[in-house]
Amino acid sequence: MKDIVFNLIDQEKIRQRDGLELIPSENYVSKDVLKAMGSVLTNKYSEGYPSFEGITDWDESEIAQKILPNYRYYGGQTNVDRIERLAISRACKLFHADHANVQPHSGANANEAVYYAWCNPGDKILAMSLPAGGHLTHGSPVTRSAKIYKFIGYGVTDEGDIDYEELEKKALEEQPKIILIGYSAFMKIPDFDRVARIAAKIPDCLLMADMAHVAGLIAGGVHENPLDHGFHVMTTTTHKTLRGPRGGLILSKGKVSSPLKRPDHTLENIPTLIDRSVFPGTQGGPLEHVIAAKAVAFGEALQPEFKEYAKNIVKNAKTLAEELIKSDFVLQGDGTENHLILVNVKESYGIDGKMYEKALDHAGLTLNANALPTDDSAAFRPSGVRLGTPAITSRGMGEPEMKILASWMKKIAKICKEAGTEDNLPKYSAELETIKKEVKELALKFPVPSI
Ligand code: DSN
Repeated sequence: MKDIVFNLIDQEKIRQRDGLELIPSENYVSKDVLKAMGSVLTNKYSEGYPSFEGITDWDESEIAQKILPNYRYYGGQTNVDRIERLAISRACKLFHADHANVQPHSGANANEAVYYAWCNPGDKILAMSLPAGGHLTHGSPVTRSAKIYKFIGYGVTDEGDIDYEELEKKALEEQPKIILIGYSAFMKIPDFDRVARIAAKIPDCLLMADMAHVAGLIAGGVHENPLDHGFHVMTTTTHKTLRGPRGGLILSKGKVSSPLKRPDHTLENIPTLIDRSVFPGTQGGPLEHVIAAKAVAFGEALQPEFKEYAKNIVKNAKTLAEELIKSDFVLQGDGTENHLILVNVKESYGIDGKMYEKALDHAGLTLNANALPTDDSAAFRPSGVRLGTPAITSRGMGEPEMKILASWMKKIAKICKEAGTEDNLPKYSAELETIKKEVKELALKFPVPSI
């Protein structure tokens, strides 16, 4: 008998196929990425690391063929080692890194491991505050790391850019151990050089970038790479614009040595300090089926087609932003330089983000309500919504579809305005159903790559 779980997976496939995914942190993986994720590698334990000892050049066939010593705590690692080495070498190539740790289970774990590698309890970390667009793991009081380290927040300007003056002032006053540039709702390309110049004035300050949202744009060459601008470490998830499996990744510059011996606490040794911090510091056995899927996704991101994809994500986001402005929406920062758009729906249509999110959901359009930097509304009823173009670009959509999308968003915002409250939305279900049919018709013309 078929387990009911598979019926639910089938239903989720239909939801993904028939609707449009506008959450900027989601994407659709390829069939090959899905195949690697669902492979027998899930049966294997492989705590520890493969070594690169004896690799004379980073040629893939050499990496894939050579059986080398390792630093693992289980036998049977021949294939797993070679797969993990491929993932590491591809990640380094993609992001111009000296070293990659491909084992973090998530972006949160990746960030936690970097903090643990470089800081002692009570040390200061300067990061974008959550209301300004930063991420929960960058010091929100509800997280474990905020109980261990002292986070100091910087904000954004009215124009939506990082407040570099505030950042510099706080950095010089507080002398943090880490300056972190990263966010989950920010639409500009950071001035990494400027931040590197600030950090150079602070002894032993680690420059860390959490590029989870834009990693695919960096890989595709349409966004600056912090590692090219003096940053020591870049963390990311692998499933957003990078279009890999759900997971985390840490890239670093510096000297790589055996993880068996703790190296001196220097910025040069950060790659090995991070390896030791991931395992055994904060994680146990790596998920080798996910690491294989990461390797496949990195291989895809190294292809010329991925550059085209990254370019189209940004082009679509800019077009969609322009169309939304024409449809009377007020956008944070007046538009976007990346894949992400933050709409102030309260100022635009007098409605709240949660109600709008629900109404869009009824019509098969998925995004998320999001607080704005100036928001005084409750976290569950913020004034904004956040959307982005990575997933719809993976389906092959372009300018004409962005125009249609903006027109649906306008219609639904008007419905919400007229309804006044969420409880009144059912009265408008016929209108929302009509839009849902149109959404499905368009969605089916642009199949999800893995369905
Ligand atoms: N939860 C992710 C996002 O949606 O931005 C960040 O980890």
